[in-house]
Amino acid sequence: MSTNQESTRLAVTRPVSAAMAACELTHVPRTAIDIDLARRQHEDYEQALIRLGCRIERLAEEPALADSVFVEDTAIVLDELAVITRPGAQSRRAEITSIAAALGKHRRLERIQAPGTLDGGDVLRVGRTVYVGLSTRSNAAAIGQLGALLARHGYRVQGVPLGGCLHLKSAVTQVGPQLLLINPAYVEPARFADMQFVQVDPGEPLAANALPIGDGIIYPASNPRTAQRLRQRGLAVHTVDVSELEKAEGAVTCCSLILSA
Ligand code: CIR
Repeated sequence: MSTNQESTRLAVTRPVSAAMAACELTHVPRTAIDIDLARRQHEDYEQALIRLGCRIERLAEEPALADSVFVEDTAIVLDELAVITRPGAQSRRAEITSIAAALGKHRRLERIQAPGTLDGGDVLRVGRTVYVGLSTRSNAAAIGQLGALLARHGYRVQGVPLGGCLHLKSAVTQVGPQLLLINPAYVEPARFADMQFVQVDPGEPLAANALPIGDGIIYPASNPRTAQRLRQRGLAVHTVDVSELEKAEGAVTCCSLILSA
């Protein structure tokens, strides 16, 4: 039962940019994005966050920054500090200015420095282990920097080879205390010690991106067969239609930064 003494769960979000049609794309073919629908879907996503107990801190739109709705990539937020990333795509570097201003109110800030590049979508924390995907966006220099920054706080940072998808969290996310949702075609399950797995349905390769919040899991409606697998494990799946965000190679973890405040 929640009480007023418990910490609040805060979700930092940012609306869909008017420029989203010019988003970065790596593994997804470019198709027309309905910006108005994308905005409505993003609002529904925020409502799902609210229903699961989050307070929303909605930043101002960045009309010139095409991918700026995907705030996850700009920072790693832990209880002890926040690390502002240096996104792998040059077009996304300007997104960090407003994120640093917002997170600086809640956490001490550190930063990834050149030549390091890191997207938050490549970072999966499981307990005190922080896995980082070696993707086209995140490099070994950033992993080294993150390792040094987080070792002081008792975290172990571990690079994970990845192939066929954009980010580590396109391939694997946590859906329970010892349970990962994974697509083994993109990342080897053996990289994650002492964990159990739910595999995505083979017909839904992009289904591994789930966002657990409190007792529920926010999950894309586009993956009904994998959703059923999660429900069969007793998980409370809350589906959201994010079709337009998926056309920009995003899903559900990427549209918020979750922190206890
Ligand atoms: C990009 O390529 O950077 C964006 N179009 C999509 C980023 C999605 N981010 C995420 O899943 N963490």
